[in-house]
Amino acid sequence: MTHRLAVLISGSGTNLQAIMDAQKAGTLDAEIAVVFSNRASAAGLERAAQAGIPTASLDHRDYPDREQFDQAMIEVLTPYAPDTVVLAGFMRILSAVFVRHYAGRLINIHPSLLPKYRGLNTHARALEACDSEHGCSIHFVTEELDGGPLIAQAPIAVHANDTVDSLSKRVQQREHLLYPQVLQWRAQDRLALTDNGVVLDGKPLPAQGYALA
Ligand code: NHR
Ligand code: GAR
Repeated sequence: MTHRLAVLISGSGTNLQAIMDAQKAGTLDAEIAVVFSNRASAAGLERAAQAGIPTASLDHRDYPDREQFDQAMIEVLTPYAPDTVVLAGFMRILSAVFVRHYAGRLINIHPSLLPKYRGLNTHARALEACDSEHGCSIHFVTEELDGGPLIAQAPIAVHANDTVDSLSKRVQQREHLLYPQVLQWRAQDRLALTDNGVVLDGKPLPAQGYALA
């Protein structure tokens, strides 16, 4: 059966676009069952609608707390029966309610080489620290923010004249390669979170995950 994805976004959705493009190109054997946003105005919802993909949104500001918002999201997503829930620029911290419900099926892409720079403003922090290397990471989501087991990383070199804009552009180009690849592993049933950590093709991955060349 075709692997079903629910993609959660908050903004422009360029990672969503890369996932849609890979599916169309035949390099990602998955169905995007639904695209969900906590912002009804997210440009990514329009990209999905254009492609005929079901969309849904709930405004987190309409809920008294994170738990009730998360429970409402679960209720919206459940009919779409996702095999993998994909955070692609989703900007709301998820409570235990959501993380436990989708344990082992919930994946995030984060714009830093974790464990460096969990949280927000990662590009500015890498520049501030004069790092020579930066990049993105994909990890299974746990209750620990940006602290879940790593699946893959794509490093890039930081240039002397880089700005937040130039750096984030190059990181995003790598994100757009890495995310469809990792999702194809999920679609092919090759990637799982086990008691022995992250396993690809039956073998445990190193702590930093797979490194994109
Ligand atoms: N939830 C859990 N439990 N664990 C993770 O690893 C998560 C998560 C939810 C989102 C994405 C993450 C990122 O890749 C992510 C990972 C939002 C914030 C944040 O501070 C931090 C990290 C990430 C996403 N959000 C603010 C909040 O109060 C709102 C910020 C805003 O709206 O701009 O939720 O970086
Ligand atoms: C991506 O760079 C992603 O790594 C980052 O937001 C961008 C979303 O872009 N994620 C976070 O910062 C999560 N807190 P997109 O909407 O164009 O895919």
